[in-house]
Amino acid sequence: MTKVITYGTFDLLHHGHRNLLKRAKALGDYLIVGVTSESYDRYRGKLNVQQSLMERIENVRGLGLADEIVVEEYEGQKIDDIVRLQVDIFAIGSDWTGRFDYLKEYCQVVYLERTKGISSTELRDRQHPLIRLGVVGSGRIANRFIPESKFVSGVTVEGVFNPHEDSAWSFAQRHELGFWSSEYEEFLSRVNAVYIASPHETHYEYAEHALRAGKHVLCEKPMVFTASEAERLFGLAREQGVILMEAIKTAYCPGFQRLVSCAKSGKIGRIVSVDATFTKLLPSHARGMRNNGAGGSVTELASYPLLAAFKLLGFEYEEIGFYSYFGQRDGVDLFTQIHLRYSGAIASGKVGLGVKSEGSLVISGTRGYIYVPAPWWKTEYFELRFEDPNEVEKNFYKFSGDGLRYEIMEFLARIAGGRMDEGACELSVRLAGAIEKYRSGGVVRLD
Ligand code: C2G
Repeated sequence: MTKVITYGTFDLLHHGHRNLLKRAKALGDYLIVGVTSESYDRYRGKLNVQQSLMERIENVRGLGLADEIVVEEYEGQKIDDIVRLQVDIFAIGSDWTGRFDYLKEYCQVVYLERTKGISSTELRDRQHPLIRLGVVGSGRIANRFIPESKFVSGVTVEGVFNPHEDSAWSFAQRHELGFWSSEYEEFLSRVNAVYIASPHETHYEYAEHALRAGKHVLCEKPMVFTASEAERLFGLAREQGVILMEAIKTAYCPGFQRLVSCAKSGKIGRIVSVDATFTKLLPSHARGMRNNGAGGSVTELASYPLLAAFKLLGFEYEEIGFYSYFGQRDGVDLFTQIHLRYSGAIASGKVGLGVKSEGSLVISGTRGYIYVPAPWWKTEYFELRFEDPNEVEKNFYKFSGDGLRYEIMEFLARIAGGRMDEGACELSVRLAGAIEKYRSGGVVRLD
């Protein structure tokens, strides 16, 4: 009996997939189809898959061509499957020609002609019209956003807005954008979604204006400085039937999501303490170091440790407090310790722009703890540690590029689904509420 194996995502199953499977089956007597898991697709940078693993498996099964279906979960699994299942032929579409020659050591490798004129990407784009996005602001994070957006299909960055025309112009040249503008109204009329990456204190006004114009908004963190402003913006987005999302990249990165599920699974027992630190030394002339009402380590960085605390311990804390080191009388806070007291648990966050510390995250539980080394906000790795050092569990994840692609992907998925994630909205309101507490004088000065 000749055994054939082939692999694919098989998202929105189409006749190109069917042709491929039919010809693969004809190469032998028994066809095994490997369907990629969600995490493996994310790992290999395929971020736009629409159907769940179960739906995709059911569709492949429905064709009646596969004698066996396996789930492909990791890099290198093809070799393991071929050996374990005693496969004779590995078949794959011609778009992969040459890429799987390394399997020739284990079995015959056949590249089958790809069916022209059809692809999952094309079907996805047909289902959901392309999002034409404009960037508000042209600073550091906006510069990182553009290359990241290219990893996500379904979106194109069309233009940039900056009230200073020269800055808008040079940003547009650098990134080869179609247009630039210093007139917000005109800018909005040319796009159907915006990414707001302007100075923090301008977010509210730009977001409100864009929502009123019926545009979807992805807004850098901190989105706003008060809970009521956040609520107003979400209310407006609902009224207008558009999506508003805060760009908290860590919340959407696969490693962090796995970390949260793992911590909450009970593996380390009951979570009693969360300690997260994020510091980034900035030069004194940097915007974040200026006391224009919006600088300082809390406004710049507190979203990260607060995200960890809120995801792991919830929103219902009983007390929040801040200790800040300012360095000089009129300066911004250079370092702040945030502490949250919950019933039966405590969280502590340290953020600094003028003080450096170890950027790790530790989640302590009644059975063990989770250690995430710096930079934990780009979670690639974490360890579960217990009293017995032999019990350590190491977990690796891929964090691709700058990680902004994950939040962009989520934003597009929300637009396609036509609904905001209520949990994410509440998170943004609570983050704004915590920053509001700080800014309204809830701080103990250390100098
Ligand atoms: N295919 C095809 N014709 C098309 C589209 C796809 O022949 N018009 C083939 C692909 O070449 C592949 C299979 O259908 O052999 C599945 O395609 P995808 O779902 O796009 O999966 P892919 O990313 O190619 O999976 O481990 C995963 C595999 O390495 C590749």
